[in-house]
Amino acid sequence: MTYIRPNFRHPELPTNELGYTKKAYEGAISTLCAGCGHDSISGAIIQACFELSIEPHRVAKLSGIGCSSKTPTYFLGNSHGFNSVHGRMPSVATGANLANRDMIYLGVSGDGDTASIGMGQFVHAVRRNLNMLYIVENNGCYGLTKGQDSATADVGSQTKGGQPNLYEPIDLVTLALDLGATFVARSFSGDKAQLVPLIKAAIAHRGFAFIDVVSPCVTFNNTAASTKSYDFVRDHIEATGKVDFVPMKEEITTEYDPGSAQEVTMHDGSVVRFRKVAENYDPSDRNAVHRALQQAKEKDQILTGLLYMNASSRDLHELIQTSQKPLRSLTEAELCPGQKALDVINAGLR
Ligand SMILES: Cc1ncc(C[n+]2csc(CCOP(=O)(O)OP(=O)(O)O)c2C)c(N)n1
Ligand code: SF4
Repeated sequence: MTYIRPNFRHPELPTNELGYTKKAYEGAISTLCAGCGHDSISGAIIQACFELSIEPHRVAKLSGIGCSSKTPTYFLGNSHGFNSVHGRMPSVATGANLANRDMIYLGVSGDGDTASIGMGQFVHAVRRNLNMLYIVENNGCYGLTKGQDSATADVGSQTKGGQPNLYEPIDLVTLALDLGATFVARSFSGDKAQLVPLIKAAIAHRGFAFIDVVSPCVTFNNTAASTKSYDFVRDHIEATGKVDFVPMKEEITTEYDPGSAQEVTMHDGSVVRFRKVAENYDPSDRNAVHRALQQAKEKDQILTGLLYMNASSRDLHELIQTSQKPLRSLTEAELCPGQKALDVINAGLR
């Protein structure tokens, strides 16, 4: 955390396709604790949006309550934002999404915000395949309210000043897979090289894209007995492979030996390339992913990477055939098509 950010920027800072430097994607100066994993995730979001050359006004940032939910203030300061009530971000995201399909919806939540008070909301956003990126900044505790155990804390894991946790954790990745999520990833706030392409692919994904990011809370849950501490995560992290994201407009230049990379083309023509994936790992097979997660758990490993992806699913807009145009741009004639159209609808209901 630093309170001083110079206004001066080098005149030759790299720009993206829109001519923007990274500054256009930054937000207010963070007030989180120095070393908090959440700040690194904000940095990865800034980097991903800069590299994707996203127009900031096309993004809607949504969150609940918590240190994690505060972070949208610290990135994309030129975008729309709605800081909702604790655990209620998914319903706000659903409403906004249905009213305007042209925006990019970026939800940020915490493990407390999602796995406890917001659980009922989260599961329905997943099963509806709402077109959004949903990031959980998972530190195993309620940082904002001084470090109580959250529902993702492992059995025996201990926060500063707390007792070892007695309860089985909720694994949000497994849950999202069970509920039919069409893009499921896990990463670590300290691994920007992995996180940035994951965020880019998740933004390009049509449907619900879930990223569970282990993000240590340095103030309350970075102890030697915590399984969400920097040391523990670094010692137990295991990646399924590497992911490259190639946006639609970019020519694919790098080549790999046949069989060494698996490519999935997304609905907009972008490509996700899986590299160095273990032989028995198939990110398109939900059951195989479940098995890999279970095996990792048995070995005390935290499995990261783009774990599962289905690039050809139908999102909520397709399922319920929402308006192609944002509701705010519909004319009176479109909103009120007249008695004849109403008669046809009524006849269809008899
Ligand atoms: C309805 C309601 N209940 C409880 C709270 C108190 N509260 C604020 S943040 C929080 C938990 C935050 O934990 P998490 O979502 O994991 O975020 P973190 O601070 O760890 O990033 C709680 C219980 C609240 N603000 N509103
Ligand atoms: S209390 Fe924990 S989660 Fe909150 S800002 Fe500090 S380190 Fe981050």
